[in-house]
Amino acid sequence: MTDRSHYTRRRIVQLSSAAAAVGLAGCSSASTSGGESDSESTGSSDGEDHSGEDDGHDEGGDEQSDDGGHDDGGHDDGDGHGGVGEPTPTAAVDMITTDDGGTHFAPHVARVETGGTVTWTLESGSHNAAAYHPDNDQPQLVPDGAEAWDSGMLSEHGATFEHTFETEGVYHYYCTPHEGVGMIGSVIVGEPDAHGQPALEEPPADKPQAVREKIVELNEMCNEALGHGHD
Ligand SMILES: [Cu+2]
Repeated sequence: MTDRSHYTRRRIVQLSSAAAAVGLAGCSSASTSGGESDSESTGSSDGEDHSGEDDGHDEGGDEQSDDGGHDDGGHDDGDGHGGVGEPTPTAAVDMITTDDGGTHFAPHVARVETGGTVTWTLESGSHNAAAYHPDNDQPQLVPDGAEAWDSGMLSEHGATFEHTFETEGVYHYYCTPHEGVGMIGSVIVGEPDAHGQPALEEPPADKPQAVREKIVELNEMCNEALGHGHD
């Protein structure tokens, strides 16, 4: 038990240090932190061993190799982690349950132009795609003024849902039954400034650890796509 709680606590330390690093990496947004970017260790507090934790990118690497674990044959899961690319008029996202029960959106980060449309297609399992939006009883992880969406549950192979994005910015969304196991994805619309995107802030404190970790991972991918977050 002691070991276990130590483990949990250590994950929390890692997560907040990763989040802090993401926040610090070139992003002196609005307030604070600007002056302290050289002393990241202040952010990670209380003397646990965080050698190698202070850059936050190691974390991302970990999560990604985890994901590689449920690569299913026919599907090019590599897309899920590849470069996000430039905005295009349309983008396609598959909703997948793998043979070993893993679930995900592929690619994890889709990108369209402002006014562009994303189409979700059910490949396997039963899933939905819903915005982190107050209208869905969720914290706001979409741009200010953006519309909410919820596809409703799709359970027939090949079923699709589309949403047109009129507001530029970064959006996170989730699958209701699988959010807790990290079935969360992102849509980047247009060429937003990473500063001031609610989605890219530290993940909501009241979300379970697995959800927070996934959001941190997505934020790194989004920041990278926006040329923001790596030196
Ligand atoms: Cu799902």
